[in-house]
Amino acid sequence: MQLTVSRDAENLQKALLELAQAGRRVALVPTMGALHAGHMSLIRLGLELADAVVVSIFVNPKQFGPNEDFARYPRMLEADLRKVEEAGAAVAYAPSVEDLYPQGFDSSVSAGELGRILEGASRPGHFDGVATVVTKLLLRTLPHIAIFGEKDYQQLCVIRRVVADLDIPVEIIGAPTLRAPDGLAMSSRNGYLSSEERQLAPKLYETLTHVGSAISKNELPVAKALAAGVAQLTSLGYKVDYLELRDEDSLQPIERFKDSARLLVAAKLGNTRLIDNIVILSS
Ligand code: PAJ
Repeated sequence: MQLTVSRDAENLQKALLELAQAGRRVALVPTMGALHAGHMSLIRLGLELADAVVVSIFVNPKQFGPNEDFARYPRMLEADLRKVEEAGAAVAYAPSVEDLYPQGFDSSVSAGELGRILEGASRPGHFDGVATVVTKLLLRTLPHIAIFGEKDYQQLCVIRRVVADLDIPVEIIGAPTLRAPDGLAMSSRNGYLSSEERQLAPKLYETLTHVGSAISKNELPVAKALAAGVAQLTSLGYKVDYLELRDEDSLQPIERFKDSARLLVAAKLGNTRLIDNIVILSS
């Protein structure tokens, strides 16, 4: 299938109409570009679960705080379009800021309480920005399914909540985190790491797996296991923002582990903030 590149809503509607007329089941994969193997795994999953994949590429200004990396976020549209085409997607939707937020745009979707904890506590307004753009992308595309990575686990929870609360007729699919061979979760922001920081970066996942195994085997009380993880990361030179055991859906704290939970971490290496998470199942 040849790739159709749409730069505005009108053009997108034409491409979507063709897919609908051909009776295609459509999967949407929203991204901010700078595509890596993690993004490509979502496109592949889309092709398995649907007949046609629409990939959106848009660096959304509303989800970046004033002191965050919006201006220096990597932008490489030509290379991204080649990757999307090679992967077999049907449509790449790469709108301008004016196309999604025309003059006078003044509404937003609140991510609610889920959007204010964990990442939301460190990045006020971030998840409202995500909820707003994802709602618009879903309504503009009206896909059968939309795929999001578990790499950004809280984002996946927020989107599931918004879609359920606002009756958006789409099935949300969570996809597993793709990692480099040394365990580091793939991320467009990994390119910010210096070579020394890149060497230390896999310790984040290693620490998650150690803490997770202590919790799932009940070797330590949850609070002690988490404190040991924070101490380990701090001694390696990380500035830990949080390391928390949370309920898989509500993301509320879990003090005593039973059957399953999410272990989530955010920590800074130099100026780069890394996030990761794993599921914990009782063993
Ligand atoms: P972005 O960071 O580009 O990520 C796009 C999608 O790829 C998200 O669903 C993210 O969870 C997923 N992803 C990133 N790294 C991954 C990895 N290593 N393995 C599997 N999936 C991975 O997340 C966003 O963009 C934006 O917030 C967006 C949802 C597009 C809204 O602007």
